[in-house]
Amino acid sequence: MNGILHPRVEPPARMILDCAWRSLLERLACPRCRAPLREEDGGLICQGCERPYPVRDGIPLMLLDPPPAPPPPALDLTVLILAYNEANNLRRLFPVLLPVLADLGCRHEILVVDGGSRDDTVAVAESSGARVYQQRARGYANAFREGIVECRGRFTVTMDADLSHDPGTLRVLWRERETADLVVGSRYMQGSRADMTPFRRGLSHFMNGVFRAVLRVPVRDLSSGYRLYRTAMLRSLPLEGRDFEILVEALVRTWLSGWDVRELPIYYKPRGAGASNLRVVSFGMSYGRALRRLSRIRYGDDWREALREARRADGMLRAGDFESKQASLLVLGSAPARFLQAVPSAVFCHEDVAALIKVRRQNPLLVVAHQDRLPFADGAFRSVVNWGADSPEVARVSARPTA
Ligand SMILES: Nc1nc2c(ncn2[C@@H]2O[C@H](COP(=O)(O)OP(=O)(O)OP(=O)(O)O)[C@@H](O)[C@H]2O)c(=O)[nH]1
Ligand SMILES: [Mg+2]
Repeated sequence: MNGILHPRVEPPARMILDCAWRSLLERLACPRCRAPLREEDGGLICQGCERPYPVRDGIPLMLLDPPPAPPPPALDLTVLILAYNEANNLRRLFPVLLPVLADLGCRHEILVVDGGSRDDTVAVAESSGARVYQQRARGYANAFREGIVECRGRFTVTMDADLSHDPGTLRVLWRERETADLVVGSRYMQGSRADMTPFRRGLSHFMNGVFRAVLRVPVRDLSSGYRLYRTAMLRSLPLEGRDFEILVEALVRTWLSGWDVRELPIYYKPRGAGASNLRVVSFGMSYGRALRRLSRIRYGDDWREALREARRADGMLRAGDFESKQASLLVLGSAPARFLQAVPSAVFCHEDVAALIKVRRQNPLLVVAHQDRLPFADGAFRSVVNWGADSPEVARVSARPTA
């Protein structure tokens, strides 16, 4: 699994004290076969059925099922191209792209999302056999959101229309499609090449540097538009972005939800014909706002404080807290914040990672799981406080009757 980024970069031990983590690990069990788990590459693996469970910032994600998938895809691959006044570039792109797609030997479609182009974008796309979708709401983010819904392939490759993305690289992305849920064509890793003006390069490096420092997602190129997604996964992301930053949001949400993200080097070229849609001032402002929004997604509402805490994580709690009686308490479901504050070393389990992120500062022992498939050993907890739905699982993991 060389190249899967998250486990090595964000080991859980960095976010919570070792003994807190051990105290949690001792109680965890595979929700499928109940066997104990072992740590490997910063994630967890079931010692019985070998099923892997990802860990994000010290939160094991123990959901068994992926989010509900849309109707079975009719095709293997959708190449999703957003285009605004790109006729001249599409004329040169399709003759290279079509033979590459034919070579892949899979059932595919090219979907062009047109942003109301005033040139021949639509005619060129249609004459090359692409399906054209006219976006309803304006802007890049809406084109992206609307386009995703239209994709019929099991995998979706996004690429720009302006010849910046070499269609030949599609072969590599396709070959690696099963190695991660999102494969990012990266401009900034060993083996990459990015031909940009010094200004664009500086801007892109600065933006990526700031976003990486704040969001702490282990990916070097956060804003690349050349990517391969598992379409069902992509559709499950609740994307809110308003501009180009929707690409960063898609990546952050993918990683935070426990999906695998991987980077592969690409050769990025300057756009072919036509004017850039980039406006530096509005770009900067939009990314400033986006950074605040993304920080909220990443760290919860109180994100400034949470970020400071994340940086001094080792000082968060006293080791003794986890030797005490409280460590043997399990809290399930949507417990009120005041209750959780009172039991900082209880294990708190919820099926929505966002509910856990909100309380992460005071409750570091967090697990994402469904209440009817609890990932704990029988009798693992001295007591259980249940704020969620009834489930026989609750009694199973408790050594005592439910509180
Ligand atoms: N459908 C649609 N496509 C858009 C919109 N804005 C940009 N695009 C397309 O999105 C892709 C990326 O946009 P670019 O303008 O190349 O952005 P960039 O690569 O950051 O900047 P330059 O290459 O310098 O222009 C291109 O294929 C554009 O045609 C839009 O509002 N709607
Ligand atoms: Mg471009």
